Amino acid sequence: MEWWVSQPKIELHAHLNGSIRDSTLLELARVLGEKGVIDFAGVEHVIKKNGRSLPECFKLFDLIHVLTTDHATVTRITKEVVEDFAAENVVYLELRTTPKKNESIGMSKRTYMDAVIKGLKAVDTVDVAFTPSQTSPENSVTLISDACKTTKKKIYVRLLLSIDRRETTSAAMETVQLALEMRDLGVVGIDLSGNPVVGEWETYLPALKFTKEQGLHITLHCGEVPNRKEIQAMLDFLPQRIGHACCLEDEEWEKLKSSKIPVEVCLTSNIMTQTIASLDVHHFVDLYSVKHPLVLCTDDAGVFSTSLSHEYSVAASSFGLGKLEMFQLARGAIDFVFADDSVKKDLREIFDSAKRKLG
Ligand code: 6MZ
Repeated sequence: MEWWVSQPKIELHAHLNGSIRDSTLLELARVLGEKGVIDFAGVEHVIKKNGRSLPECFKLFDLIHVLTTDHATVTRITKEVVEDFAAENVVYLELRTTPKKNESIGMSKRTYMDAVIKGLKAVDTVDVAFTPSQTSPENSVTLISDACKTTKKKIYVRLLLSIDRRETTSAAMETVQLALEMRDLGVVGIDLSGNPVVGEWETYLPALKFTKEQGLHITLHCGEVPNRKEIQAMLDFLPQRIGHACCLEDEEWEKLKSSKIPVEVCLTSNIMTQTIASLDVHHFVDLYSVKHPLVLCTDDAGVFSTSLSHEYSVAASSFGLGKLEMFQLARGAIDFVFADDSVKKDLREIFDSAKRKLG
């Protein structure tokens, strides 16, 4: 594991509320338990449980959202999640989250996202670069004092706003409008996620078309469950990336391969949720062998008790790949990041310098 931790990596599919430390969730649950809002004993074993089916995951997300309702907690979890990825040498993180509204506590989608940004600014273990590089240096946020600049590591963070499949067309549109408003704050695109058995593609389509017209990037959770009509419509839509791609049939595989849409592969998530029976039949093998663009990701590092280093280690041992092949796989993800070319150039330098050390 140490070697995988030491190598630079790129994370492109991580849900904020799925990436929370268990210790933080338990602490938050205990506090709400003491206040009588939840039954702590009932919730504790749900948080500690290892291995969850897909429907169980979505029940857990509903619980997590109860624990992380307020602005201060959103700020805290954002800070911790970024620190955790940086600690394992993730050099570029695209963090996705669903902007939430909660009138009873004065939360709008915008104030939720402001709390996320506050979390990025609060990180102090690492230098976080999250504003687009085209903004002038004085506008970009330097989060550490000049004195210790040279001694701290740096992580690039970009944000994707998720549309939850439970949302209406107008709620989805509101999220896209917010993403456009927050472009200067590091928002680079839109994700469509949520329980895959809920909702209809047509509901989100107007907002996704608008996203495309406005030049924001799009990634879609595609084929987490069998749904041929939707999978075909998603592939025809030509998003910049898709996540999962577990339940495609021959015709869709052909479509995917000829489209060259990069796939965010989440091995542990797919196995734990039983969307893929076992690693030896995982589509990674086929996609990797035909050199289809793909990137290893965690999905929900907290919920699935994983890390990006662990995903690399699992892929290497399960698919018999060597360190150099894995390094190249990690470096290849630079081409699929939604940040601009100057960030990509920096990332290439980071990887190339690590490669020289690799020998
Ligand atoms: C689909 C998922 C997901 O947005 O509240 N999410 N959607 N498939 C998955 N595979 C297991 N894992 C997470 O983070 C949690 C939300 O991300 C989506 C769900 O909508 C979940 O509620 P945020 O930060």
